[in-house]
Amino acid sequence: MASINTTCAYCGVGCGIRATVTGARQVRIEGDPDHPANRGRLCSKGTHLGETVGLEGRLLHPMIGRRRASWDKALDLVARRFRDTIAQHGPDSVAFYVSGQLLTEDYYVANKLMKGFIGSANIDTNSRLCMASAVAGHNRAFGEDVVPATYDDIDAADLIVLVGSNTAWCHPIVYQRIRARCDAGAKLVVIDPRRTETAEQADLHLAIRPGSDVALMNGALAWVRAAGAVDEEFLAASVAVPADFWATVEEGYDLWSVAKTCDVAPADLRRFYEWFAAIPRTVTLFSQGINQSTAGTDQVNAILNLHLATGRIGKPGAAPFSITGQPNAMGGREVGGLASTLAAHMDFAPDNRARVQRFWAAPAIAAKPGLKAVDLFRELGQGRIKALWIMATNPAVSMPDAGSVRDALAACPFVVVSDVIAETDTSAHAHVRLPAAAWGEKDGTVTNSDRTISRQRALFPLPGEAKPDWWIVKEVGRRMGWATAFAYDRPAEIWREHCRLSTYENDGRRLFALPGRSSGGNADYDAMQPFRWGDAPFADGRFPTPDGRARLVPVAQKAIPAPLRDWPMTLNTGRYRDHWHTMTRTGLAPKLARHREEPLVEVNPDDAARLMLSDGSLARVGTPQGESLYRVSVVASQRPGELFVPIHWTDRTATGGRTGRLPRPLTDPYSGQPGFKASPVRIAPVATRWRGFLILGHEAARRPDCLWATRIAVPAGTLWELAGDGDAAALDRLLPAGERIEAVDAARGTRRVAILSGGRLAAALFVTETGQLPTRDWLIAQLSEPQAAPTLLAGRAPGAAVDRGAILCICFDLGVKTILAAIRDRQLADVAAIGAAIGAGTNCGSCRPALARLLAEETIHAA
Ligand SMILES: Nc1nc2c(c(=O)[nH]1)N[C@H]1C(S)=C(S)[C@@H](COP(=O)(O)OP(=O)(O)OC[C@H]3O[C@@H](n4cnc5c(=O)[nH]c(N)nc54)[C@H](O)[C@@H]3O)O[C@H]1N2
Ligand SMILES: Nc1nc2c(c(=O)[nH]1)N[C@H]1C(S)=C(S)[C@@H](COP(=O)(O)OP(=O)(O)OC[C@H]3O[C@@H](n4cnc5c(=O)[nH]c(N)nc54)[C@H](O)[C@@H]3O)O[C@H]1N2
Ligand code: SF4
Ligand SMILES: [Mo]
Repeated sequence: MASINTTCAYCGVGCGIRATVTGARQVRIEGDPDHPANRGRLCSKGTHLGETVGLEGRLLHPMIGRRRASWDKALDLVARRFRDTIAQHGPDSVAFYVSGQLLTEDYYVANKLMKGFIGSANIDTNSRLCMASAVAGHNRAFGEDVVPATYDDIDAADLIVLVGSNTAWCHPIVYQRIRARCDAGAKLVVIDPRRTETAEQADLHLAIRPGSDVALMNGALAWVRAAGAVDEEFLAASVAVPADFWATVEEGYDLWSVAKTCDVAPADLRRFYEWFAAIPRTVTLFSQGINQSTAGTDQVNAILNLHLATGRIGKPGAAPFSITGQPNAMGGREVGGLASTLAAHMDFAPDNRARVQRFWAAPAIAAKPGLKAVDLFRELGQGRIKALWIMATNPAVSMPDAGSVRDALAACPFVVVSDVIAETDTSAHAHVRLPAAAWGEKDGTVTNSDRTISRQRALFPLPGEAKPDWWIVKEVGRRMGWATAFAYDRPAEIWREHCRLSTYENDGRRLFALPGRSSGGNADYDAMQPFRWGDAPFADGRFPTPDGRARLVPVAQKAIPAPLRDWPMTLNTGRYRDHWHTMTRTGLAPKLARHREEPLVEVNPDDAARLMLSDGSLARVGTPQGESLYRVSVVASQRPGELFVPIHWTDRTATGGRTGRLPRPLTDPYSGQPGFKASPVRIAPVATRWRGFLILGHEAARRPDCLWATRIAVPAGTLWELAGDGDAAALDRLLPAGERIEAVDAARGTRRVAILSGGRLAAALFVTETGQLPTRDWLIAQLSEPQAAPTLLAGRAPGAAVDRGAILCICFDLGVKTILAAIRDRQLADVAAIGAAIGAGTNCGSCRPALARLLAEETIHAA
């Protein structure tokens, strides 16, 4: 069977995949050894992409309300409602909210329709929640949103600094590259309030107070200057330094003051500063711990200042490196998908507007930047936006103060949602749902963190009536009356137009340009190999500003507010290793579900003791915006006074873990990016009378109606973890019909029910008030047995119980207890030895940081 080269569906690392279709909706996934981003490697999510390409839960037909409709009817309705709304209330009364998970071609067409034809810039993207501060910071310092680093710089660096990035979990293949460089002698410094798996393996971890990054970086700049490591020659030739600039970093950023602001040991801080001053080949990678802050843009510029002042930019192994989250976050920036940019790295300056309008032969052109995401949803709630089209994002979950976003969606007269999944928390509010083609069904390009553009290629025919996003948008554009401008019949055509615009009247002032790419034919597009745009930006010391110089931007550390009386702690939010955002894809993969099965709130042991929160119990986490339940995880990796919760759970998958409801909708003044990482919060224990679990050999029709219910996919079915206060007998309604066996232990309040169908296990419900519950593994395996074992109600095979512990290596299905037993019995001394003995960590490698920790803990234990 021939394999097809494509790009991973997930993160901005942009790994190349070699996909071999092995059957109807079945595919074998391997890393593409020739792709420059990954050279054959894939992390846990990429490795298990094949588990997510089934059609479960897919939206396969256009829907108007709850009724299926033809494409013609649905598209005509969308075009008519947008046209009528614009006619009545003007172009700024409508909006699009799009996504870094669209392909460049989709994104280009949506941006063109809104900015050039509707004539409003009310198109914003979830990248506002993700990259906007980096964009604003780059624009301020360089004059253009250009990432001046590549992955090759990592291979050449002697000091690698990770700021606000849990790289081991969120950019695992970049992280493997970093590790390889560290094995060759480079030093790794991690700056993150949490002791993440990334931080555990660093030479130095600075667990700073949240929001103190400007102080840390300004302190570094002051130190570096005092140490004589400022590159005066580079500054003189290539950088504009405001007159008062140095005064702003001299005052108040001495080692002692900064250590106090950042709440770290002065000796640790000093070590970082000494390394930074001494090691010219430094790459500083940053991500959401920097961007997602109400001071995000200043934090970005604090990092850029440090690199510019030391001349560590435009040279191999020396660069600031904003690593992007979504697979096409960068492509979105290139087409101008943000409300604050126009197209092809142009802004709303009069000459740029005229140029883009000329190029598009557009009837209108947006006069000014449009509404940024948080403002957009606020105006939606206030009734000023009357028609909204959402594509490839789930704002009812992922926006800050998501409860208000839901209210706004519910109040909007006309909401269109294009998604691949039928039921999402957002599409629950849609008047029209449009079935989009998913990864593996669509063709187009994406740009990864290091400016490498790669093709995504279709592997399967379009299922049902699904259509690619570019097609859906151009059909609406056509039906709104702009047939010529939206006459595309394939992504290659859109790509060529995008390339032409990038070079159109571009005298070299816009670095973003794809010369020579617009002349290729369709066959060239089909055969496109990954390539990087922009050769070594800034290597010549020239920047895309009017005077050719970069800018040092004076930034000051903002006062960190004292804890509030009613909301005394600080809430940090982020990601798990094996889940992707709102889990519409990763939630389908049983293997990916195993690493973290429930939404946890991570609490420092001192706080837990003080607040009477025990490990494994439930807690209510609340902010002025809303509250949600989590399972408590007491961990020393969390600083006192701070909580961490994941962003992945939704109404579809749990009664708790609805993190989006908690953060404040406060944004950075320059970028409009919300500060997701530090909201005032409180936490309190929640007692329940019983707990239990439900295993179903099929999808549950609805979520169990109890206080705590979280769902994961398991092989051949679904597992719900449950806890509650009321009558557990009500859960019986979720059991299917069949032969029923039941055991009750009234003393412990324990009830165990199994339902058999044709001798197979169809469902099992185990509930207890005071007793123990068996581990779920064996019962789950019974779902796949043609004949269920007679010991079902014991919850284990006849004979001894095998408890593997929490699954750590998902590729080889190995639990903590199995791995620990191997370490002890076979005296395994390092991660490689574990791999050689039992395979753990030798496939995708995502669990290697966790294996290293297990080894370290075991060494301490043994000593
Ligand atoms: N597994 C997985 N990988 C993903 C994704 C996913 O959903 N799952 N999503 C992708 C996307 S879209 C994105 S944007 C990236 C995000 O990738 P990351 O930015 O690495 O991920 P986060 O977990 O959001 O946050 C990173 C870290 O910032 C730290 N932090 C919080 N506050 C501060 C602070 O004040 N200062 C500093 N220095 N650090 C702070 C947090 O403790 C956290 O560990 O991941 C991408 N990759
Ligand atoms: N509290 C908190 N909130 C956050 C963050 C945080 O760290 N903390 N991080 C923020 C960041 S960085 C990001 S990037 C966002 C992510 O948040 P979202 O963008 O809301 O999350 P996803 O689950 O990726 O949503 C993508 C949707 O698009 C659908 N989809 C997938 N492929 C396609 C396609 O090809 N076409 C169409 N039309 N639909 C498709 C999926 O089914 C899914 O419903 O969350 C943000 N929200
Ligand atoms: S690091 Fe993992 S999730 Fe990201 S692109 Fe590569 S394989 Fe996909
Ligand atoms: Mo993101």
